[in-house]
Amino acid sequence: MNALLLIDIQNDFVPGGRLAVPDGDAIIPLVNALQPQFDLVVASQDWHPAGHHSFASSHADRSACDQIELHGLPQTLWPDHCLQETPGASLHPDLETHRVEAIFRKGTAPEIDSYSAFHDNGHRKATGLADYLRGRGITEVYLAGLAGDYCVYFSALDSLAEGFATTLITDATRPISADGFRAALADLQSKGARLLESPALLAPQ
Ligand code: VGL
Ligand code: ZN
Repeated sequence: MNALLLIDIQNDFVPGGRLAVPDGDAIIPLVNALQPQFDLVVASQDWHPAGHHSFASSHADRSACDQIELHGLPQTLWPDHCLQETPGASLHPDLETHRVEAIFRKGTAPEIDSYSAFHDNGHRKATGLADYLRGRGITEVYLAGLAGDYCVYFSALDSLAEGFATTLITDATRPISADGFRAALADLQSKGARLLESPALLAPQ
C-alpha cells in the first residue's frame, strides 16, 4: 500500500504569503492530478503559535534568514508564518482535499521547530504520522509539497529512517533555495530515496 504525503501546501508558502516559496502554487494542479494514484492521501500543516521561537520577531536584534542556536539546535530564523487559525496557515484553497484522510500539524511547541511531518527537529516528539501510516498498512511513501529544501526534505529523511520505501516527486515540489534543493536531493538519493517525475505516475498503467 502506498501513501502520498502533501507537505505544507499552505497559503503562507505560496506567492503572496508570508514565507513564499517561489512558484510554490505551480505544484497544486499536479498534486491534485496525482492524488487518485495513491491508496492513501495525508497532509501536513505548519501550525505555529504566536511568538514561536523560529520567528525572527521573537528575538531582539535578529532578522529573517539569520542562523542561531536555539535550545542546542541550529535554527534558521523565519518571518512570522503559518500562525494557528490564520488564513496564512490554511491549506491552499485550490488544493483538492476530498481524499485527504488525515492532517498532521507540526511546529506547535513554541520552543522547537518541526520541519518534518514525522518529528520535531530535535527528534524529541513524534507527530504520530509514522504509526498512523503503519496502522494503515503503508509501506511506500511518496512526497510532494513545500518547501522542497526544508519540510519536504526533512520529512523524506524521516520517512527513510522509519523504514518506508520513500520517493520524492521532484516536479511536485518547489524549494526556497535551488542550491539547497540540489544538495537535499543528492543527500536523499545517497540514503536510498527514489526521485521520480510525475509523468511516470500519471501515465496509463
Ligand atoms: C517550512 C520553514 C519554516 C516548510 C516551514 O514548510 O518548508 N520552512 N517552516
Ligand atoms: Zn514553520
